Amino acid sequence: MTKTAFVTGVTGQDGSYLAELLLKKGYAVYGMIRRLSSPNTRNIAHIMDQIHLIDGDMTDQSSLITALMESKPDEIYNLAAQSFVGTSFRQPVLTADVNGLGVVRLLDAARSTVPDAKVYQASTSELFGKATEIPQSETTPFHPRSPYGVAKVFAYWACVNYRESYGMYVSNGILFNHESPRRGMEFVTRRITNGVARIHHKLAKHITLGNLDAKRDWGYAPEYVDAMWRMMQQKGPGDLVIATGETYSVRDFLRLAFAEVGIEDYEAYVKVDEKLLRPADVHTLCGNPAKAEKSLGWKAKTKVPELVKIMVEADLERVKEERHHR
Ligand code: NAP
Ligand code: G4F
Repeated sequence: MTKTAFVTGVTGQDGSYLAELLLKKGYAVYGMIRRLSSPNTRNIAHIMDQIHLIDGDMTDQSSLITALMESKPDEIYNLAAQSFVGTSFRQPVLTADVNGLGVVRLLDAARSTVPDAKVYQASTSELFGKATEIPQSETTPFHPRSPYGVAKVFAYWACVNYRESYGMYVSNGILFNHESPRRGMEFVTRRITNGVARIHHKLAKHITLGNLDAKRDWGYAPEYVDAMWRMMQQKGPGDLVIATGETYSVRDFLRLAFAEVGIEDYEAYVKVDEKLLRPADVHTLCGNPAKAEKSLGWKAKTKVPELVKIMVEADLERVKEERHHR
């Protein structure tokens, strides 16, 4: 029988890859989109005719109830969020509303309309923040370092609570950073690969960044949405770390990205602007995906050097096209 999935955040990086994956697996896919003054459907333009778009917003309880009543999903993937940590310092209340309370709204809407549906929550390595151990696993204590991280900790525990209180199937995927050519332009990997492409095509002279010493465990988004789906096929719910197990600094990422266009002295093309430093930052993230590898049979294949190549090539092509059409 055809399964039905309901995906919030379908227009985002992960939502669009997940919708593609679910369609390939034969699901009927309902994607929730919010009303915007100009359409923001670039990531799903190629599959728009195959998914059911349903309007709703994480800040509006009634829209979530209506959307679930109309779609009647077997699986709910909650990927919607104000996902940029930097913005969360400037918009802490909105971030808490969407990323924290929004999750309770969705859980409660599911409890009252489709209590047997499985729920996936997009948790994050930002829960670990000022991490007390390296690598971080499912048992590492949480110490969030931003309004974004604080809201996601609240959401994580809300999911555990709905599981324990009402016996619902609710799982937290604690995903470490994952990137792709669909990554938003404000995130550091995309700022770098877009910057390298613009420099290569002589549209820019340098890239301006903040903390170059931060280290992240960066993986490839299409592989991470596969891990989400696998988590939802487990017999019972649970919380899992999804990561590559390797960590690289922003400087490493810069060096590899510039090397893709034959530039070795990358430092000559990088400026640091103190305004891009965060009030509190997360210094080092490195995940231990052993539990997920064992229970899901999932393993990250694309590591940073290949990821950089994929992203630089895509941005080189896009910038070339844009230049051509100027
Ligand atoms: P993204 O590209 O920024 O996508 C976020 C999505 O949320 C967009 O579709 C956005 O819609 C939607 N959204 C924002 N506010 C909303 C609201 N009030 N109501 C309904 N929808 C709303 O983020 P992503 O990288 O795909 O990440 C997906 C999820 O995973 C997020 O929850 C993020 O926090 C979490 N996460 C991401 C990573 C990562 O490295 N990518 C790691 C761990 C966890 P619009 O298009 O209309 O803005
Ligand atoms: O690319 P970022 O903005 O990603 P960040 O903060 O790690 O958050 C992402 O990953 C989380 C999972 O760990 C997700 F939950 C979250 O939704 C998001 O997808 O920044 C990475 C690092 C930071 O330490 C930042 O200070 O890069 C540093 N950085 C240095 N210069 C910069 C810049 N970050 C951005 N965005 N822009 C810069 O110019």
